[in-house]
Amino acid sequence: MKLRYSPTSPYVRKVMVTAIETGLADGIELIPTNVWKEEDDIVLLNPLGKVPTLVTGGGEVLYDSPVICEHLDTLHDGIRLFPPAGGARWIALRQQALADGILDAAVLRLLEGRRPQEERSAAWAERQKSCVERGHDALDAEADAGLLAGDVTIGWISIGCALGWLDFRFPDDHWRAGREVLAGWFEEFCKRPSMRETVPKEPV
Ligand SMILES: N[C@@H](CCC(=O)N[C@@H](CS)C(=O)NCC(=O)O)C(=O)O
Repeated sequence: MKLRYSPTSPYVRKVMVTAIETGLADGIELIPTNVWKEEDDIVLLNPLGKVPTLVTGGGEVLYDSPVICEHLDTLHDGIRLFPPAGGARWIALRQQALADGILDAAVLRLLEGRRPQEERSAAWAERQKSCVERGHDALDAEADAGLLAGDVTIGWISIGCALGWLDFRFPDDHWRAGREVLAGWFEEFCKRPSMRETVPKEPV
């Protein structure tokens, strides 16, 4: 398998954490890709021009981290990260959607801040920030309701990668304040080898 990746993408991190949790990481060749550089040609594989993009062992191209992660989850014999059916599956998928949605808003906020000053919209950035804050409250409610206990799922992996990226890109947001249960869960989750091996850092 070949993974088009960037070392700072939280969606790529989801795939890498999933690969490590499922014991598949050694079978994945990492191909660094800068989605903003035309010569990196990501659009030849993925019309959306995004990472992560996976070329499977059979030559199939898969994109969008939920799809890639679910594919990896079919390739191992351990406990499924995507619960097969019933309430547990919907909770895991909801948590993944919530965490990915938080990331989508936070990425938009980051990119807005990188536009030339005269093109920036403070109202747009504020809208994305509010979305992230409501998302944090919803994640805290998941933790409070005991829905971050038991066996690791794709929901937890997504939440861990989202919170990790917010710490990386918006360290002054202080999302932990008033959300002690979520903060405690994240601290524990970050001790997993899969999280420790994939901490985001700027390329040198
Ligand atoms: N929904 C996608 C989001 C992927 C995504 O937005 N990746 C970013 C990097 S963090 C990207 O490639 N952006 C390039 C672009 O938007 O043109 C997923 O879960 O994989």
